[in-house]
Amino acid sequence: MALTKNPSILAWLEEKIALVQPDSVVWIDGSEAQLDALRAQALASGELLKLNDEKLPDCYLHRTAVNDVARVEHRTFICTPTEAQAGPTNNWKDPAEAYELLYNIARGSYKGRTAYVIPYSMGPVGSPLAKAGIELTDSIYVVLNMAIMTRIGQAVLDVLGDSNDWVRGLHCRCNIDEEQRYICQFPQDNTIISVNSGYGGNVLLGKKCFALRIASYQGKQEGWQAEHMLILGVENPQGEVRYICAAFPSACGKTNLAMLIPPEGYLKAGYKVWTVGDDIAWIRKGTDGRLWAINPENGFFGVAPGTNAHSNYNALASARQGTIFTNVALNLDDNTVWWEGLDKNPPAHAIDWKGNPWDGTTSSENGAHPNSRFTAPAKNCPCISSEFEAQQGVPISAFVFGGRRAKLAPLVYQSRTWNHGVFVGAIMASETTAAASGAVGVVRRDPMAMLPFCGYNMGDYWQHWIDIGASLDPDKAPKIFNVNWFRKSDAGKFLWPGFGDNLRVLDWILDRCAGKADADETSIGYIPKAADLNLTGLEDEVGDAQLAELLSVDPALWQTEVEGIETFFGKFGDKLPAALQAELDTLKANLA
Ligand code: OXD
Ligand code: MN
Repeated sequence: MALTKNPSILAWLEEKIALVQPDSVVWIDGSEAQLDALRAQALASGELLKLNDEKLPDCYLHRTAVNDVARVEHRTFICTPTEAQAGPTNNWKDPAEAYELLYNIARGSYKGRTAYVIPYSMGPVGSPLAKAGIELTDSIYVVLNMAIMTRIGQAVLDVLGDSNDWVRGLHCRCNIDEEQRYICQFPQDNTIISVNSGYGGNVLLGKKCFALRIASYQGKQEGWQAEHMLILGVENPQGEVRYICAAFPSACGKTNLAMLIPPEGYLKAGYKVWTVGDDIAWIRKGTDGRLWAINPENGFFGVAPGTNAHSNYNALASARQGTIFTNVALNLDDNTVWWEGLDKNPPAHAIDWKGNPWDGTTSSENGAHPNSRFTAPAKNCPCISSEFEAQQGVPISAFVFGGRRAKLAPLVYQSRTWNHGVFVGAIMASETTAAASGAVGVVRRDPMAMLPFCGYNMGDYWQHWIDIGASLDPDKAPKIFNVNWFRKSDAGKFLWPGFGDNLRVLDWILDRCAGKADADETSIGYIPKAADLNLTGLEDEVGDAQLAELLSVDPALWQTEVEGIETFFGKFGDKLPAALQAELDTLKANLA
């Protein structure tokens, strides 16, 4: 029975059900009893495996098809009326052609299956910053993951009432055919259609598809921002908590930074770090004139490999209960999970992510897929913020951008102005690592870490950032910074220890926001005076010469960088905001 009388939902569902032709339709009400029954069904069919209930209570393992293990950017499309609206960084399809193509694939694809109707909220139910969606799916895995990653069920429909402001999401597993896989966003129609995949980022439609691609466009229309940013709070010994939003390209440690454990000296002094979000921030001006942010998600869809007690104790703790693991190795000795980088004891009797017998002590193959994941409830996180459910979100003091640059960017620098800060975000880039296929050290431009996630022309998106800044009182606007945890010496050694020690840099950033720290002006922006970075306890690891190297700016490298920026900006033609061209001209003049 339908859980709502909302006419726009009922009409959309009637049409889509007639298209996909399921044997039956089940509305997800959000009750534990219903989710339990679905878990039992998934266990019976083999879609899920139950893990050791003492060591990992209520945890499950799922393996995707081997050809379906990651987001597929080359098959992701922004379907806007004109190609220019999608812009030069997105793949584009004409909406009418895309609908026809997708409907032909979806037609009849639920035959013999059940359709699940998931009402969900991105953001705390009822928050003025939250928005609702309906995902229609034929996958129990999707239902159970959405139940962790979002707020689901009847309460969402009750708050939505008869409103038409909800995002339509159709997911069809079909045959997991790579050649017919499409992840399509229709920003003008509030619609997402995803076919032929069963992997997280492609099918948990609330996440990248809605909360970034569709929401970035909604934000442009409605005067707010959807950003690929973590949100964390730093509490000082006086008990004051100040919040930072930070954007890094995928695989630069966002989840680790969001959950960092302060270094010993900071812990002793009484500093604490609180996690509000690890991936996405929705940001809006509050009645006090400041920018406020919520995390629209309700869980963490984190990369498992490399997660361990040192790199991210809190993520590991979050994934000990009520968690779904995807494509990790199964330890047959105790029915638990393992992945590369968890510890130095790979299991000898295991099943790898492909479902084959695997001996981790002798095999040269990976046990877990490099993009294997845990889907863990945010409430499990030992450092979850007390403001996680706050309807108005948290006030933001600083925006931080960053990437992986071996030589170019200093450990940290601050923009001179808001528009300069937008420029710093727009020129974000990261060097590829050996973990990804292709050449190592190649610069990939990834403005604001939004390259694969911006639902409209990136030039218009930059202008939106500039307009937001212009609407803020400069005293209340967050300050904008860039960090680089990945600077290397000539010998190829990392110069900065990273992880918990990154708090030392956040500390300087927050001091700058409070007007408490000095800085040196360089051609690219303000960098810290060495004495203002608290390196107590780190003296043996980072000496004076090393710190000087970390903070140094090499004009010759920046000259080369300017050429790369010009080529990239050139793609946007007259969509490049004049303010960003002016910032580029200033940088060139400063370097000359
Ligand atoms: C993610 C990503 O999965 O950015 O969060 O790729
Ligand atoms: Mn992400």
